[in-house]
Amino acid sequence: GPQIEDDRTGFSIETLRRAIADNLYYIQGKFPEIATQYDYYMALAYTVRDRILHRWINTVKTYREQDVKVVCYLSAEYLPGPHLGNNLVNLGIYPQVEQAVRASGLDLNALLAEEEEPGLGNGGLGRLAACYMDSLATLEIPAIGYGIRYEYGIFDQEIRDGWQVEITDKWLRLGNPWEIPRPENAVDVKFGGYTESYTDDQGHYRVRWVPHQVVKGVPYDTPISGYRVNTTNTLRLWKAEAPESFDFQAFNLGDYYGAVDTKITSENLTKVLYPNDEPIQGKQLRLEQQYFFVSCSLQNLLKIHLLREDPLETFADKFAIQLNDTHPAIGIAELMRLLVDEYLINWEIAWDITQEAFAFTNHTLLPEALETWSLELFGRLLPRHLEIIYEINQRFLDQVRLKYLGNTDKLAQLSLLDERRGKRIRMAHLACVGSHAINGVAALHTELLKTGVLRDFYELWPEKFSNKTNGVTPRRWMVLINPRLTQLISRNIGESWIKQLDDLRQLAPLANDPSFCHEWRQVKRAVKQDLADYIQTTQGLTINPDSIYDVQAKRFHEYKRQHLNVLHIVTLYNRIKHNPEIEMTPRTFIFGGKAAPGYRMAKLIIKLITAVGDAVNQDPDVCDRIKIVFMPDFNVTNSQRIYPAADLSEQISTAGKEASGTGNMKFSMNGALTIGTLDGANIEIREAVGAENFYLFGLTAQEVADLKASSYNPRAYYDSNAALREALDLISSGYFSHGDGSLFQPLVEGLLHHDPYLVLADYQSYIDCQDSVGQAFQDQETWTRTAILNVARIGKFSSDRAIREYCQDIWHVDPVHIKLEE
Ligand code: DL6
Repeated sequence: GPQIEDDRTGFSIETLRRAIADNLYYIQGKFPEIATQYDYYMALAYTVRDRILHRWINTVKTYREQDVKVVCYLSAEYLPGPHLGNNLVNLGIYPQVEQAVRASGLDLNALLAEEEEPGLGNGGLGRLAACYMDSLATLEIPAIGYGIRYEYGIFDQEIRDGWQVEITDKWLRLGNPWEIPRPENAVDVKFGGYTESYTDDQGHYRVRWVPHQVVKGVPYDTPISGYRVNTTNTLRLWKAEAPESFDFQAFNLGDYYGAVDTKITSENLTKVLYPNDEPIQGKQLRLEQQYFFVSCSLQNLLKIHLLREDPLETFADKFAIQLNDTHPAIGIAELMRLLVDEYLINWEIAWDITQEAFAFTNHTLLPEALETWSLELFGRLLPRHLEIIYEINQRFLDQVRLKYLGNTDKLAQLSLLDERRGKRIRMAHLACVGSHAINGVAALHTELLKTGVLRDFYELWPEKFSNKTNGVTPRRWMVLINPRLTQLISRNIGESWIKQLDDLRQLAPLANDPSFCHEWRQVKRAVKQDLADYIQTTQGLTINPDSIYDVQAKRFHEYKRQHLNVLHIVTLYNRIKHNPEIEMTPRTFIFGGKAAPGYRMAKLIIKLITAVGDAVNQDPDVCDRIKIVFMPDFNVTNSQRIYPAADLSEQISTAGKEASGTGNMKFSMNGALTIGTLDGANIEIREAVGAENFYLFGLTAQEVADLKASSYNPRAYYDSNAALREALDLISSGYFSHGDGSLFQPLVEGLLHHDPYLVLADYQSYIDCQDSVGQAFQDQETWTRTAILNVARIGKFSSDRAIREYCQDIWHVDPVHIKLEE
């Protein structure tokens, strides 16, 4: 009847309150006297999920009926963050739910805090995938995100004695209300074994792959809602299980323990995320994960295509497949295998379909992060794919030979096989050859790809290359996390900016309106107080909300140069020690970020930050002019407290190393000013907000390259710069390590003798720039005006803009409007 229907779909406060009570009883099996906050969180999550499911089902139905072209985003990582708050924003029921929860005697913030986020990624790349899923749904673009349902995501970080300690992320332990398993859509994935040829009925030569092992992939679907639209797309993550079939019985007859072993080995496949942000280490399990999720996803796409009764030849008219870095690049060989071996399509047609379907995004310039696989490992795991890659390479190199007659260097440079380092398969080359489009993630990054790692491909196929500067979703990164700022903005210019971020331009004239500036300052102050309260409660540390919040929050990496930031702090500290009365704008240095568990230098930099903090924070001479806070366990949830409160955003990578950066965009959207190098998207942010509203320092990418080519000598900077020398000497002296002069030696020695990221070369420029930041902050009126102009001009960095560009230039997909069937 209408009553039941309304409880599952209605938006009124009373209906929502009733639905929560109902779910507490019938889903959680609890009554109020014994219900925990988590029970209430679950009851609310299911209440919201019902409303989402209604839209999801209508979306799936519409896509089926209308035979639309679908974007398939293949990514080994996703960092969606907590779903509940975001879904409330997107559905437009945040205020109603707040009230319904209060009417139940509860607090919405407390319930939101119960959600455990899916940490299924390392950093920027995984979070970008999540922002893109949000924008795809909001722009009403049919899309599926495919990935891996890691049982353990990125580790939780604790700080013990100043060091990072990694704790297993058991995110599924209390259940996950946002996913629906679809065991009926499970597929089999083969591994190992050998290939053999045969002749089919028509006398055609065919190849058959006889695997050593089969693993079952079970999809778990999570709905991804769009902002104020009905479109609700699917994030489909695959879990590995042991297959029931594959003669499990026969093989293990009487061998009960062997059978259980098989089950365990299979399930190991999707057990844990590799916690390395950039460098890769050629582990077999990693290749297994990549092939597993890609094979599951492509089999799934082919099944959908054939269910629609479309001929295989039109596959690329119905699906645009995006490779999020090279992690899913094996998909090119897998689609060829499926089409040629399983669907018996001839090679040339299969290759046309494949090239037309795939496109490739590169996310890194660090040479050590480019994926290669040894032929030995690859052939053992994927014998058929090795043959297919040989065939692709042979045909490709024939083409190259025609263009570059007699140029054997070109052949070696372009080949999918690296013959030098013990024969390895270059996944980026496979991705380039098998895709019709290749892009970098910021203007500089794309240019450096064209002149650097991918220059030979650019020379061969310039038309395949384009830039797609990254973006982030303003729904999560403004509306959800900064309601005060959102209300201030919307009260003045309306709400259109939430979907059309360029509309923030209407704020520009208000930068000259004293009362608006005053309100802006009040908002910032309140948000900074919130963070101070949180730090007080969680760490017992008092920080001053009137100090500059100077924030560097991102993965720990030498190229991101958190140690340059530390050198600035130690320099300020030395100034105070030399002259205790010195005038200084008070600063709170806030750090957050994880280091890869095996990255010793990154972990030592974390220890250095906490050690300097221990000394400085309690030094009476400092008189609270400097405070250092390390926020443990930087993840989406915790980051949401940090971005809104920042005054200064540290984007200080060595020029030419950070592909784009996306944190830089989140800080700016929340009114922080940037101190940064001409690297990644910083360059475009500076262009957008105006050079006069951006704190620029450091060498350019070209200068970095030139300096490195001319035998850079970091020691010379140390010798000629007294402040730098004093800072480094204080660190080596053992002052921050209870007299242990050896603790930070690897760091200091590394800087003095190698300094691959030019920390010493950029030191003075950074210090000078920071001094002008300190000065500028004294003039709060001008600072606020600058912050407002930053926000007014940041529209370009919405992921909606990025997704529109992908849709037009690469995917050729159109929006599909979803109506709700009543
Ligand atoms: O494109 C998203 C993000 C960029 O913003 C960062 O600059 C870049 O470092 C990151 N790249 C990776 C590399 N992973 N791999 N391979 O995470 O991508």
